Amino acid sequence: MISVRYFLKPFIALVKIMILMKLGGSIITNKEKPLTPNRNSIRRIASYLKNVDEPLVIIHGGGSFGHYWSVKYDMHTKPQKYSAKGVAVVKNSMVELNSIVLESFLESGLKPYCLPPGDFMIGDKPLIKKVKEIPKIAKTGLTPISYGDAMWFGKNKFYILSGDRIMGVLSKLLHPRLAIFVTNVDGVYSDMKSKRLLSEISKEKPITSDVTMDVTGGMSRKIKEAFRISKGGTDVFFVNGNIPRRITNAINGKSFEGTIFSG
Ligand code: IP8
Repeated sequence: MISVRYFLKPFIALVKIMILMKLGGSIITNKEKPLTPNRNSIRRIASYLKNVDEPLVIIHGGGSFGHYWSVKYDMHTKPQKYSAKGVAVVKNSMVELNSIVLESFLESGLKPYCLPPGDFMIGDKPLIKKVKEIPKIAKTGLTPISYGDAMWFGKNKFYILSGDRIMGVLSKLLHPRLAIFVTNVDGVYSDMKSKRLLSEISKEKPITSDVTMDVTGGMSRKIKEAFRISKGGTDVFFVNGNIPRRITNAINGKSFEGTIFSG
């Protein structure tokens, strides 16, 4: 079936609204091996993103970098007094992963703009003025790239800000045309046993409770944010980054393979 997006395409190209995309840790790192980036996968995705003719903002996750150390130092999303060494090590590892992503994007012909989350967040709240600058930067042809990080909360507390949360925060303020979660699986499955892919989740086709119970902690957080974002009116796509063509197909309104949370 030809989607509404197909007919809107010329209009979308004219007004050039922004795309917000999360590159999950599962696709940019090898999660089985600590501190191992998946450079091939980052490069392949970047080479497809180079052809996207619309302002693009990227967030990336921690994978075998930030998550590896946050588990070792028992750090979570809850603001607490964590080990100072843990904060330092988690933060350094994310800077390292971010610089690998930036380098790969630059080598692929994109113009990445390093955007640590501390540039637009204070504690766990967004700095509205700074957030509103992000699409302006993206419209110049640069690609702002932010990431999940260990953050200062205040009162001697720190917390882990996930890339998924950043997707939610930025979507609420910027209303991107699309929010895309790129992972290493085809989308959201009905359950982990049958692995039946759910192609659409919406008010008319809500998710069953088994899904949120069956999926891993990581996926359930993404689903929670995806619901929030779609309730704000933005369509949310989950696509498999191992087949980067699916990302550009989603952007261009071509035949879509993955899961859509309709806004
Ligand atoms: O991979 C978490 O970001 P996520 C980053 O998006 C850290 O959950 C520091 C663990």
